[in-house]
Amino acid sequence: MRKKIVYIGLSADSVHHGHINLIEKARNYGNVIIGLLTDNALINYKGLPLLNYEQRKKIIINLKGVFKVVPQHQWDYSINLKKIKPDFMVHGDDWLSGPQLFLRKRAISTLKKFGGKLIELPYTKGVSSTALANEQKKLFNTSEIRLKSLKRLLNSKKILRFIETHSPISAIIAENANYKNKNIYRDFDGFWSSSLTDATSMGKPDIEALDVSERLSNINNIFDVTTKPLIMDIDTGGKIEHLKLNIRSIERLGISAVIMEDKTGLKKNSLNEKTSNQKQDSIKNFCSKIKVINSTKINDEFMIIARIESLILKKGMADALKRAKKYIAAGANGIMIHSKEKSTKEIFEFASKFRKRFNSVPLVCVPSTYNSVRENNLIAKKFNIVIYANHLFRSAYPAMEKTAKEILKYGRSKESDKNLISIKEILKLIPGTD
Ligand code: SPV
Ligand code: MG
Repeated sequence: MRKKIVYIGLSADSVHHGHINLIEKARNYGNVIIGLLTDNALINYKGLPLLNYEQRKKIIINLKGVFKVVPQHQWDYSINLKKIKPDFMVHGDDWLSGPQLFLRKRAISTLKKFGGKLIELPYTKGVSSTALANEQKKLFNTSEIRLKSLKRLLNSKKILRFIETHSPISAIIAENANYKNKNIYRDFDGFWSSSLTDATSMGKPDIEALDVSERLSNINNIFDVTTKPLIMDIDTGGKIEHLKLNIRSIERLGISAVIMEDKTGLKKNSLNEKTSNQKQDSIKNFCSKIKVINSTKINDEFMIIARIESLILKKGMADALKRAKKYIAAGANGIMIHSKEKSTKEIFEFASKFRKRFNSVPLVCVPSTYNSVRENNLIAKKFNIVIYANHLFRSAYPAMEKTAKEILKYGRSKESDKNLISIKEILKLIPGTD
């Protein structure tokens, strides 16, 4: 007689005795098949696991009582259940409430179709794999793991959401912010180090006046207290001779990608209304810069993203597309197309034409002016990264200014209390303060 099959779906980013308890009990019912959640399946509700699928598989396959490991490509168990038709599915009873409830319902109705049974075992108390995995992520927060995580994310998610962080505290906010609603889970995939907000927070203009070591010192402080990948805005990249030196420091710190814009001379911010004082670099010179970065970088995963300013500078679509082609041929690992229009018309036209030729080169956009576009529309146009390039700074500034003015107006601070984080909360914010 065929031995019965028992299915367990696991993420197994941090294996603990609770998993062993589950497998030990499950094997009493038959051969245990583990549906191991892929990076893809995990990313949309837990974030990127510390260990990749193959690493996690190596651990799980060697656990006593595991008969086989198969990939579970979705958070939803029902797809594998339909395929494998196990006699039993075993799950901890922790999904009787909360965000997994709808998965439970789906699993039950799928099992019913072929006579499978759901066995719910008491969840092992006092241990949480999510909490353990989060702690581990902080411990294994090496430059290399962080640097490489951008490529892993690009391979696992339709669109990555990056947000500007100009200080460690803004990065902590960006690292921890999330939105949950039924089966929707959203968080930020990483940070954008913006030349505009870095310069503005130092009270300086966005004209490449901050030197790279100053920018990197800020990023180093951000990295001290966070784990997510960072994309750095390196403006024009500066002088070719300096670029080579800077890329070494940038990569060593664990930055995952640089975005370099094809302007030359005194660089001004692209969102300025007047652009007549801004000049685009020659294709030849910009390609040499791309090549210098490529010959300097050590990790394959370190990305150089070429930023095209043709639409900003009114050079036309054909110029933008031509440059994309040339920059990719010179070794760019991705393209950022910039626009300061209110509508998505030109950016979408670029994306459609670009995708006809380059199916898999990552495409980045920065919807600061065309901000009514939704991420789903960007996915439909096959953008891979969306950068909210200045929003944390822009939200902090008016809040600070309002409080400063209110204190002056009332001659005391009581009226501002409603806008403030309480003293109790600020003392709790950073562990170790109270
Ligand atoms: C920045 O954030 O500094 C950028 C994007 O370069 S933009 O401000 O739109 O030019
Ligand atoms: Mg910039």
